[in-house]
Amino acid sequence: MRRAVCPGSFDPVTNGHLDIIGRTAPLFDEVVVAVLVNKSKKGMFTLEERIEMLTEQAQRWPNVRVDSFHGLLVDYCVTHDIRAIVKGIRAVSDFDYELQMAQMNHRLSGVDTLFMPTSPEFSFIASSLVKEVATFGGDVAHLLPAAVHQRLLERIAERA
Ligand code: COD
Repeated sequence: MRRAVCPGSFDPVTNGHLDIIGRTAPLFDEVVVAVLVNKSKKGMFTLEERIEMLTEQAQRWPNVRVDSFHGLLVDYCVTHDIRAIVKGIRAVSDFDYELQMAQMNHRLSGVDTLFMPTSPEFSFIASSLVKEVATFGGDVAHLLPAAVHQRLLERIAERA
C-alpha cells in the first residue's frame, strides 16, 4: 500500500492545511494526518481538540485518517510503513528549513519528503497568524473551515 503522512501541529487546522491534505489524498492509497504531541509547547487547542477538528474535516476524503505522534517523525513513519512525508511549501523561507529537515529525515531513515506548493490563495495562511489576528478581533472566517472558526472564537472568548 502506498502510504503518506502529512505531519504538523495543526493548532488549529486551516484551509491551507486542508488544501495540501486534499491534494495529497488522490496521490496515495492512504494518507495519515499526524499531529505532533509537543508537551513543552502549550497550544491554543489540546491534542484531543486538534484531532477532533481534523477528523471532522477529513471525513470528506475516505482514504485520509488522523493520528498523533511524539518523538521523531521518521520513527513514526518506519513503525507505520509510511514511505513519504508530504509538506506544504508557502514561500522560500519554508523551503530553506524544510529542505534541511527532509535531508536529515532521509539520512536517518530513507523516508523521502515531497514538497507540495501551496495554492496561491492560501500562501499567507499560518495557524499562528490566524490566532493572532483573531485574538485582536480581525476577521479570519475565510481562512478556516466554519466549524474550526467557531471553536477558535469560543476559545478566544473563554480566555478573555
Ligand atoms: N499552505 C500550505 N501548506 C501549509 C500552510 C498553507 N497555508 N500552512 C501550513 N502548511 C504546511 C506546513 O508547511 C507544514 O508542512 C504543515 O502544513 C504543518 O504546518 P503546522 O504549522 O501545523 O506544523 P509545524 O510546521 O509546526 O510542524 C512541524 C513538524 C511537526 C512537522 C516537525 O516539527 C516535525 O516533524 N517534528 C517531529 C520531530 C522531528 O522529527 N524532528 C526532526 C526533524 S529533522
